[in-house]
Amino acid sequence: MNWLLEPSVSTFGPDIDQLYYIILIITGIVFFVTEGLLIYFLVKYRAREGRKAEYIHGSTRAEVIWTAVPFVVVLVLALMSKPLWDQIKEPSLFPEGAYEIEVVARQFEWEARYAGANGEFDADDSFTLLNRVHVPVNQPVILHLEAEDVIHSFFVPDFRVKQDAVPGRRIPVWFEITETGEYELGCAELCGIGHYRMDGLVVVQSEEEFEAWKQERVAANGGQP
Ligand SMILES: [Cu+2]
Repeated sequence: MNWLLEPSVSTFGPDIDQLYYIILIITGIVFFVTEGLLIYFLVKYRAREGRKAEYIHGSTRAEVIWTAVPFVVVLVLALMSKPLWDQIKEPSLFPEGAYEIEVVARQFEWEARYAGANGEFDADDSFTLLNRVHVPVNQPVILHLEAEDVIHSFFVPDFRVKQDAVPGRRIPVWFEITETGEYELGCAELCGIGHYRMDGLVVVQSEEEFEAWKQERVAANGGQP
């Protein structure tokens, strides 16, 4: 079922979409039933010649039911989401051996920082990129998100990844992408006058392509692609 959302390309994307559709179906049913009843009663009890308004107190039983049912539904949804949330957001559960990149958000651009061979981000062979993040396919990747000025939000819809970048914090985000290609990256937090142009691309490459690209960048001593 993907007539609403573009198919996801991350390992946890299908699980997120499944939850999304379950919630959409439940809220959709509730929406049509309540709006339908509203219209039905509006017509049924419309003002008519000779009909008088009547005082009723209400029904305790009905109130208990329409409070308890949503409570149980929301509770079940929360319990269903919890393991997925932990898998995606809990740093202690992140996959081992991930490739790590620093991503710094500032008004109004994204800077990706790649570590040198020694794993340090300030090594001679480390380099940075503007508004582009290259990552390898089929391999877990951790981005360390930082912000230099205000709150931004790293959002790649095709990955089903969205995370705020907050000044003073270094927030890890992980994903594993299953298809090579170029995916749109946007800032999902209104961050100032240039917010609309704070976009970029995430380029997902095969491992060989990614390694070759890195060598190229190191040889060019950073710079833009
Ligand atoms: Cu922004």
